[in-house]
Amino acid sequence: TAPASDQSFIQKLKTSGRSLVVFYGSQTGTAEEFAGRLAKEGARYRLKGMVADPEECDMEELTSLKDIPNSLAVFCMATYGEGDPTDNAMEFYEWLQNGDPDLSGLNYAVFGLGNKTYEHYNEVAKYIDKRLEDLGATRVYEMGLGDDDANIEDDFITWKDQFWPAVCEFFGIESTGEDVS
Ligand code: FMN
Repeated sequence: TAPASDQSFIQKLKTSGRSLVVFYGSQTGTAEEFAGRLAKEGARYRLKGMVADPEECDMEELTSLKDIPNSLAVFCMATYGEGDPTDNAMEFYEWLQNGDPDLSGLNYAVFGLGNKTYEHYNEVAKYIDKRLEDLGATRVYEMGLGDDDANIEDDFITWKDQFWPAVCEFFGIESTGEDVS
């Protein structure tokens, strides 16, 4: 269970008029940086976003994200070791593995960070993408996989350039056409 000091991310979203939350599983900062960029870019599509560390959140609240209109949870998750999550994502990962929450109505997308030279390539992202669907959540766009052995920045940009139009179509948002990059 989450410490009492933990903030409710649902409450944070509601009070700040946001509908996009981007979680990250990160050890050396890359996934956290990508998450920050996605959260910021949401504003272009009238999806105000925030970044969240799963370790500091009560992730059971994912069951009620659907109460916020046009809400979307994105997961930028790195894989380590034997296909293990990062320290900050461990508790969330175990909750997904051991629990059986009803995640129907939850809209989500996953971007994985990994390295093809490892045997368990992007295993955490692959697991989360599949597990969320099995728990009833709705995949808004196909999972993207970043390979740190090649150019993970390119992989991320290629993915998000297709992700945003898919999100707009899903929610019926007309892209503003503004280039805010
Ligand atoms: N990537 C994988 O796909 N599978 C692995 O098992 C894996 N193990 C890693 C172990 C170590 C010690 C390091 C340094 C990297 C490993 N990676 C693995 C690659 C990282 O997931 C990748 O570099 C990622 O971009 C790191 O993200 P972060 O900066 O947010 O922590």
